[in-house]
Amino acid sequence: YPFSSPEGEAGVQLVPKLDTPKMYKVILLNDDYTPMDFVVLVLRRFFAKTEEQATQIMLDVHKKGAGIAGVFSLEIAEMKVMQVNQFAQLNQYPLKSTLEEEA
Ligand code: TYC
Repeated sequence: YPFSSPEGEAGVQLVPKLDTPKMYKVILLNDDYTPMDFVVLVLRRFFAKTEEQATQIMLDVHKKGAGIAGVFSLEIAEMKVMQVNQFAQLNQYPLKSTLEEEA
């Protein structure tokens, strides 16, 4: 059964296929005041990036205005946004992240 795809009369699917869960990008937004080191710290702490990966993403956001910190299921992505925005606010930096549904 785990390997078969049973079909009934006229090819009606009897075992429903599971939908692929929607994925969500956590977008980091550039601003003029948050220190580069703080953004790198955020990417390492909340997105498990290496120093090199974090620096690359931070510079990309700095130059282009926004960039992808990571891609997650909805509840994980929502939690990341909350954590980043709360951590920035606690440190009195204007750094913001937002969600975007993956194409
Ligand atoms: N633009 C900031 C600076 O020059 C650095 C920065 C990068 C801020 C990425 C936010 O998401 C950000 N200090």
